[in-house]
Amino acid sequence: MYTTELSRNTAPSVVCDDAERLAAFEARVAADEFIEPKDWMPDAYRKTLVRQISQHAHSEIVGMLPEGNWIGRAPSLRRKAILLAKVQDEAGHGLYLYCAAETLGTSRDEMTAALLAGKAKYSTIFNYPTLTWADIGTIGWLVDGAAIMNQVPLQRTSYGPYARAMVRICKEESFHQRQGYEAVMALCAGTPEQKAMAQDALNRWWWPSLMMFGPPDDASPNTEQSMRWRIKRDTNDALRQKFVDVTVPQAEAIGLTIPDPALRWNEDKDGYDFGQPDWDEFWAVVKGDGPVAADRMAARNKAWDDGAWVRDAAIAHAEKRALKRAA
Ligand code: BYC
Repeated sequence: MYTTELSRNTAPSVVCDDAERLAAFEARVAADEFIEPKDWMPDAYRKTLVRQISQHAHSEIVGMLPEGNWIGRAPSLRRKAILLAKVQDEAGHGLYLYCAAETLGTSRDEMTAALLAGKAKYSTIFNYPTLTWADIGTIGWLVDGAAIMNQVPLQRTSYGPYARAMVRICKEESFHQRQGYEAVMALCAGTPEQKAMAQDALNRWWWPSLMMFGPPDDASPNTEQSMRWRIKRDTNDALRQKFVDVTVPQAEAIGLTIPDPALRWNEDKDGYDFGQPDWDEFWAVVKGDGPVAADRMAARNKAWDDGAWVRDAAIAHAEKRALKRAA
């Protein structure tokens, strides 16, 4: 609870107690100590973490849909095996993250209910369609590339269970990025039609990938507090800049053009200047207006309904075992 809220009707000793605990908490965060589930933490810290970790978990789960859709259509057995493994990894990431969020006192059922009711967010990137095989390579290259840029610093986020989940996730994301880039590289070394398909995918995914880092810092209501509590270790704009700086040479190396007329190297800042995504489109997609947002939610709701018998059977089995143990 915040001391400002308490100060109206609460005894001064309680105010003092919370102020002391807040100061001790902030000192631990400033000293780069991990905060663990049983430690005292401000309500707003807990709430922000539940929001961010559950959104992150939902993104992993919804993110399986555009790629899962291509497993049967991948162009070779090798590509199918890689894609299948990647989609399974995403399910694992979702599960670690739901577990990390549960340590904060919420339940997976509550988080799932919020997603299915359209109350919880997931990354805007997954509300865009995957039209060709080149989109799958491009998702690995750009979307997983953006995810790594965002998630490597989260290995040092102040909440212990989230930071530890990130360690394994980042290792897997690194493989995902490489397989995606390698798939796009193969297209660029192929026929003119294959190269054109890769360029078309880059044209469509570039701007949504930049949006993954969130709104510009001056339009990001959560960044300041999250940086202070070291939930976020870098701002949205700082990570977006790093992503552009790393990705532009990768595009050039395989003969692709970043679809941004404003893109140019800036010697002074030792980085690229680049154009801004369409932020009106971003906010519309955040609010649920993405090109395939309705399909994504319909697919998640169907999966939940179709899985009811599995959940019922698992609960019945657990109850039977508990009865046996008690007998
Ligand atoms: N999409 O104050 P801000 C993956 C919302 S999965 C949707 O800057 P914050 C993968 C934001 O929630 C990658 N919403 O927020 C999976 C906030 O709204 P609320 C997922 C967005 O939290 C499968 C409002 O806009 N990665 O890579 O400080 C296959 C204002 O924003 C987005 C993570 O989740 C967005 N892009 O910063 C392949 C990483 N951006 O909640 C790949 C963890 C912003 O206040 N999350 N919003 O109503 C984060 O690092 C941070 O939450 C963000 C946003 C940088 C995304």
